[in-house]
Amino acid sequence: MELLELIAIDGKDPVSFTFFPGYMAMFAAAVFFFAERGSVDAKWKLSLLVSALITGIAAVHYYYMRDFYASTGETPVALRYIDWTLTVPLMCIEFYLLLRPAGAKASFMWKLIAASVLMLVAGYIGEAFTDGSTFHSVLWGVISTVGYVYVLYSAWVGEAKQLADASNSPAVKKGIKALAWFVLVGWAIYPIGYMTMPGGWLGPDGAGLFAAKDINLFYNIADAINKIGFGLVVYNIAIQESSKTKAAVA
Ligand SMILES: *C/C=C(C)/C=C/C=C(C)/C=C/C1=C(C)CCCC1(C)C
Repeated sequence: MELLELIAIDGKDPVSFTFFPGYMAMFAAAVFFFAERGSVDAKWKLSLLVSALITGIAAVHYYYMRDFYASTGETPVALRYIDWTLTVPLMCIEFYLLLRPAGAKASFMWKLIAASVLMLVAGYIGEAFTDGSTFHSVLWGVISTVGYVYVLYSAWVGEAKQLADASNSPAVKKGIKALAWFVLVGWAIYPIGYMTMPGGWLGPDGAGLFAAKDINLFYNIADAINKIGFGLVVYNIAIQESSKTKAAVA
């Protein structure tokens, strides 16, 4: 048996291959965000902890998803959605924590969480209960997209954007703008990946551009960009704001 097989990586299968660095990157990011709590002001520590939780929870799921894929060759749908159901609401909490000083209320956070849960539950029904038909895939994909569009709307024109405009911190303004770009570009990778599922527009029964297992490539790459990227944006804001208070004290 080759070494790579022993650690459950098939070097010739890009899908199998991306699970492993995905796992390591999430793990490293979690350690980093957790350790860096010591470098920021007290009021930013919770935001960094949430970033560490997002990447840490993902790391644990990647550990199991990598194994699941390696031993069955199947897409780990349930593990994936359990991961997202924990981490995406945490990202909504991240938005809320950043905007709380600008007046964000808990209802702002709950609306984002509700929209993202709708997005994920519909996506799960779409993938886990598929009968292989295009109708099933498209129906649940569209319902899911309603939730996605709500978050997108909030970040670009709705409540999140308006709160950011009202904020007196340039770092928070810039940070929310960066997160809005993540939601627009980084999150858009997921519905494209979803279209490679059985019955999907880009997959084997549709345009035939991708195999069904390629859905994991899209999701693994998107997760790394979004979970670590989101965390780094928050980290940047926290560092900038903390050095401002240090300068004021000195
Ligand atoms: C850390 C995980 C993140 C940021 C996951 C985000 C997931 C999405 C934005 C998923 C969106 C979907 C649609 C908009 C339609 C098709 C079904 C989904 C669930 C893939």
